[in-house]
Amino acid sequence: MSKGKTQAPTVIHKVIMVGSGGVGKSALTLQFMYDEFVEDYEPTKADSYRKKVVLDGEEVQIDILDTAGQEDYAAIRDNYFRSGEGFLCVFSITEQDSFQATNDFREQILRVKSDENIPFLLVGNKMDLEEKRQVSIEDATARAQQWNVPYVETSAKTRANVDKVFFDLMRSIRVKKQATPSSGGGKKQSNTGGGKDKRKKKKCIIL
Ligand SMILES: Nc1nc2c(ncn2[C@@H]2O[C@H](COP(=O)(O)OP(=O)(O)O)[C@@H](O)[C@H]2O)c(=O)[nH]1
Ligand SMILES: [Mg+2]
Repeated sequence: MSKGKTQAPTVIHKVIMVGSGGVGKSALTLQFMYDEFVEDYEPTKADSYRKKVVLDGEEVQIDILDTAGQEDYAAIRDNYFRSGEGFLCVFSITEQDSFQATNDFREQILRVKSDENIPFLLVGNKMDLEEKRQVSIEDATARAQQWNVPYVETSAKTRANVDKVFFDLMRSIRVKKQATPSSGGGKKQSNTGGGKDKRKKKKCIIL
């Protein structure tokens, strides 16, 4: 009946995995993508993934960028971060240092995105290793509250809360895009008194 009707393009939500090496960024990504726990994913390999999912009744595409240390080069890292619409900031509950490192990732992301309300979840992974816990739920929750973001514990091994973190983040990206009237979403900065926004307000029109 409605043959020939052009379909609206699929909405794409761009997610970036950040966190120290070894916390389970790749394991979480691969568990979400393929329902498998991959124990020996190449630690230095960054890769991107895409998948169509149904988010609250709407078919959308999720693009996931799984970073892997190249972020040490500031220029590469900033490019990655700039392209992201939402961030899963992962640490391992078994490694205090990885929890401390989340401060640096948060700072780097805010510097690039200039937006305190960027969709962002603090993720405490490896919750199946409770006996090796070094980061208390209280400490993690306190940091998340300070940042005004959710804190969720996951296990890439048992799949606990894996879908939840990706879907919750997509919901928060969707809300953000609805609040920002620019069709591209993501590109506009909400001007919350940063003062830097006067630079480079050029528009690029493709003819
Ligand atoms: N027990 C357990 N091990 C995990 C979990 N997530 C990742 N790992 C292990 O931790 C190591 C590092 O994981 P990986 O995904 O490569 O970390 P990445 O460097 O952050 O990408 C691997 O040996 C994984 O098998 C988890 O939720 N539970
Ligand atoms: Mg990895």
